[in-house]
Amino acid sequence: MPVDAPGLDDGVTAVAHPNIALVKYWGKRDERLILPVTDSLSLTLDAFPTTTTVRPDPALSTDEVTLNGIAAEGEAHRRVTTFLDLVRARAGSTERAAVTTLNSVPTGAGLASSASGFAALAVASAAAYGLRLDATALSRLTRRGSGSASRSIFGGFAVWYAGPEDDAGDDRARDLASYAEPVSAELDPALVIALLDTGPKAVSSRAAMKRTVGTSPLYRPWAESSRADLAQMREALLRGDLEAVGEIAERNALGMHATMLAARPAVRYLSPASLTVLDAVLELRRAGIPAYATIDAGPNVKVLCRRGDADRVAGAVRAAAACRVVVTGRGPGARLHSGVR
Ligand code: 2P0
Repeated sequence: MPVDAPGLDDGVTAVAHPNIALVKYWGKRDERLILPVTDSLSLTLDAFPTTTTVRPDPALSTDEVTLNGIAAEGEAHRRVTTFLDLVRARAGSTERAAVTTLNSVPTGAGLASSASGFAALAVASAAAYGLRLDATALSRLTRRGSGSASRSIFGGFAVWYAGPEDDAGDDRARDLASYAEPVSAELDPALVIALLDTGPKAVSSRAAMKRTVGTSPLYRPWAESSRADLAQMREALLRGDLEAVGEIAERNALGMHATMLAARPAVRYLSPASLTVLDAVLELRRAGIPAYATIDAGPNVKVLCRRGDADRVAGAVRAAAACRVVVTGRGPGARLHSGVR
């Protein structure tokens, strides 16, 4: 081993990228196991990586979690500890850990920070505690931290299976049936991200999806239509049909926001600036540029287009909304960075 190679004393480091769903995950049927109501499908990005180091330490009496140099407290700390408890239980360890995370994406702004965050945490902690898991098992484990994170284990396009909705079986069988895997695609698009507001959202996506499932009369129809969207999306990806991929992604996302707007009380992540960008996207299409919008649990709009059109799309979005714009594309799956056992 070279003298400057990081040893296990320095912990295990992993890197993961966020993913943006083209067919959304919105709603759980089991909160504890994080089993979704519907399958979802996403593109892992080549921007905004999260780098996380996990260092088990017998001297610690509690997990020490640092996020961008600041000690995590409350819910953020609890979610990390709950996840590490799962890893420790499987590894037969009681050792607490120091966890250091550098997130290059704004946290809690609907920019998939929990996806890259929990994917990096899962890969680093599984290795740090000596669990040997294949990618499928890793995606299942990651799901328990944050549902969408299960998809960030894989690069490019990935599908996350909900498992059978009428599953009355034991927890182990239900857990096994919900995992992510790569999706074949003849498409390498750009995703232009309009950073309209990078502050944390008022309602967490976890709370918002729970309220939507529980109270929105539009939820079931959307979930039903999402099944057809997913099947058609897979075919469109295989054909490399950007227009079809974009149309399905846009309708699925706007439908998801409709379910939230109909929740009681309403959950509204869309802002006036979001609508301005939606208008700019329509204008681009009228001008013959295939560009399609998707929006997550926040006001920021992501625009799917051909790589060759990305600069023009970025310019149009910037001019319309006077915002920072980042051009992204397909990125890699979560991976170990150093300190591999
Ligand atoms: C998605 N989102 O498919 C959807 C679209 C936001 C809108 O997954 O409760 O942070 O940790 O499983 O994964 C955000 O929800 O929720 C999300 P939990 P998560 O990307």
